[in-house]
Amino acid sequence: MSSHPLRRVFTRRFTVLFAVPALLIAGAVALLPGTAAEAAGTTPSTQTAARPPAGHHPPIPAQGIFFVKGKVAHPARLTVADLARYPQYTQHVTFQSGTGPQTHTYTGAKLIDILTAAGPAFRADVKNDLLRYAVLVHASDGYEAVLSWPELVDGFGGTQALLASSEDGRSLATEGPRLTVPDDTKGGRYVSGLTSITLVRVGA
Ligand SMILES: Nc1nc2c(c(=O)[nH]1)N[C@H]1C(S)=C(S)[C@@H](COP(=O)(O)O)O[C@H]1N2
Ligand SMILES: [Mo]
Repeated sequence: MSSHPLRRVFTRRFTVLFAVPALLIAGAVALLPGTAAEAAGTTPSTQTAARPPAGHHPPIPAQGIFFVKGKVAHPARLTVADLARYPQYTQHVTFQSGTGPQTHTYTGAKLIDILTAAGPAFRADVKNDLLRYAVLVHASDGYEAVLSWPELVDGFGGTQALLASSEDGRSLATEGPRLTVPDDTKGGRYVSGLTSITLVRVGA
């Protein structure tokens, strides 16, 4: 397998002049953050997903449907109209928001009544098991807030939190119910466009 001397020279020149620089450039490109790999579409998903715009007023696809789930005997799919089957309460409330204080009138059902009807699965073998639960409220824009269960119970927090079916006389049938937390001075837990309430056992 002897090759012609000229071919050996040519081969060596080719290696030095083209192959070596090409390898160096390729190596440098590969080390650059997010260029070649990104172009090839092989970047692991370090990019953050598109965020919803600031503020909320969620674009509601769900037509006021929401779920009652978690540690309950009877998980349910309800609509805003179903809230009328529970005792009705009206509240005049004020809360602080990014746009200043707001005052509204809400009508709806008590959050604790809806969860009680779903049958909280409190354990009988644990002293005051109810003190170990929380309610996670989820909205269509991904916004969430929790209330503790005892926060809702007379003699503990006793907060008269509602799932409101109307705000200032305007029906929330399309947008979905709004949580009220009348003892809160900040508006953060007035979750609008609510899509689920989940009873969670937080305790050990
Ligand atoms: N679904 C949902 N509800 C929400 C929010 C949100 O971002 N998404 N923001 C909360 C905050 S921080 C405040 S102060 C009030 C503002 O009420 P408004 O949207 O009626 O002005 O809504 C609360 N409810
Ligand atoms: Mo807020």
